Amino acid sequence: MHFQWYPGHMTKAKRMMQENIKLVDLIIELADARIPESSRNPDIDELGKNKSRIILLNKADLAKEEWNSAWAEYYKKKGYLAVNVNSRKNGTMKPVQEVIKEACKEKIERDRKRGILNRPVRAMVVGIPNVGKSTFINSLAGKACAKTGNKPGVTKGKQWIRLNRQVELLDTPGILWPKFEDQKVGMMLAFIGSIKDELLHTEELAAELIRQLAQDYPGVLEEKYQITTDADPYVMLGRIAESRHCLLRGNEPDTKKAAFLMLDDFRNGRMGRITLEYPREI
Ligand SMILES: Nc1nc2c(ncn2[C@@H]2O[C@H](COP(=O)(O)OP(=O)(O)OP(=O)(O)O)[C@@H](O)[C@H]2O)c(=O)[nH]1
Ligand SMILES: [Mg+2]
Repeated sequence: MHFQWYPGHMTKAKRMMQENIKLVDLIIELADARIPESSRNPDIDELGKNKSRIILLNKADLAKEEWNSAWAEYYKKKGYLAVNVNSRKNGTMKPVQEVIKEACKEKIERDRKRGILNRPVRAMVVGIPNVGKSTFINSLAGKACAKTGNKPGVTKGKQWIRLNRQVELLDTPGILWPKFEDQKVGMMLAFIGSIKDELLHTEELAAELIRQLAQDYPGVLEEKYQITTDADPYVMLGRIAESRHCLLRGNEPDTKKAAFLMLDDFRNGRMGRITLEYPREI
């Protein structure tokens, strides 16, 4: 299966981000805690060179706690400010506010020396589609300023949001990059719902997810769908269809429907907390 999604609106969004980068002091990059490496757009390094950067591992509530800590450690060792976040939960933004302050310390000091006082810090919030940028901004602002939705491509243009006298945030549309060097990255992005579903072969995608889950999380599929996992992933998909009564006329298993259902279960944490990528030792 081949993955690629780089429509015109992303080219446009990237241009907008390049034009606005000079206005910001800080980049807040959201990655998905379930796939911290695959969900980081390599183009952000080029865009954000010379800017302070924070990495937020969002949707941490959907990923395994022990891997969350390991990933945050991994990025800290690489020299980033990194925090795990659940943007849907109220009252969890304190550590984020702390790192924003930390990241801007130098800038505020520089301003102070030049006699500039109280100029707000401006941060650009960036990340792949559907990673939770707008939800995060709303959570940090404590009110619904930005439109959100559980599909990629909800935010279309830029939007400045003033948090308070000290901080202004720029919400941006989620962008991918023109070519995935490794198709596995594309597949991971498809698992979490950052690639438009209409472009995907859902059964093949679900079978790949089943393959990985059966290998890395023994017991999870068995428990969720009351199936045995001693078979080929497509056979297992058929078993999920039967167990969930996804049937076509003539009682044939409706594997397409089962594929949608199981991807949706995974994306929404209904199989429990699952991390799909693990940090390499550094
Ligand atoms: N479980 C969980 N869901 C989250 C979290 N953050 C965001 N979401 C959900 O993820 C979906 C996408 O959120 P958005 O904020 O619209 O994502 P976005 O990055 O702005 O997406 P685009 O504008 O399409 O690029 C929504 O259904 C949110 O409720 C989180 O920390 N945990
Ligand atoms: Mg958005």
